[in-house]
Amino acid sequence: MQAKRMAAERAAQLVKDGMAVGLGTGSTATLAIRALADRVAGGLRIRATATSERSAQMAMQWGIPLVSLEELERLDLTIDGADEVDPQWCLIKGGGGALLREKIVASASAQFIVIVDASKLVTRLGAFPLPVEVTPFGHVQTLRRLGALGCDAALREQEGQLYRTDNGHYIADCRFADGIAQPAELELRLNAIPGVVDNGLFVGMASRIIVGHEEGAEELV
Ligand code: ABF
Repeated sequence: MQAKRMAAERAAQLVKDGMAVGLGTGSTATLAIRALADRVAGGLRIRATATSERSAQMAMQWGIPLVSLEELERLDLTIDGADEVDPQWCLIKGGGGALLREKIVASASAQFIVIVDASKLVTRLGAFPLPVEVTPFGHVQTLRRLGALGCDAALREQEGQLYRTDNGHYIADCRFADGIAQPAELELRLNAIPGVVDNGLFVGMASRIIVGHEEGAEELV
């Protein structure tokens, strides 16, 4: 967790007074929210919008002023985690079930800063099952179409129930046995399937990637 904390704190230092900030979801992003809250307590003035109800809850609890994304023309920067990062900076996100709002917020940001520990760096995406957000309506047919793309798709469960995202959708976790060689192409093919709302491939979106270690953090170049 120390490595995640180092990355989170380095990213939180990039936030400047007056910025509009996107708050990510997951354990690393939570550490960044905590670090930002400390800076707000010290006088930093920001407006923030969160990528999940749970991140919003924490931000409110810790005193970060929240606004809805719709009230903000543009975000100056968003800080968020990832499940995997490949050498082209393509990401798998969504392990935390927040991929839809994460992708919307990241795409509304001038800078999208990804914070990870070294365990997230991979040579090829896909060891982590790719989360795909799907509508409950027609999900059996949607799962069949996902399988036809060469993956084993299974609806995520939580406490014996089908997991629901903040947006009321299901998550299909898709295992590609040979990994994901062409993330850009796959992202488009997935989103062309009726019933797929979005997927956890973030291609060409990361502006900066900060990798935390026990003693500090470094930026990928
Ligand atoms: C979130 O951060 C999710 O998209 C991703 O699954 C998660 C990574 O989790 P953690 O930071 O807890 O390792 O943005």
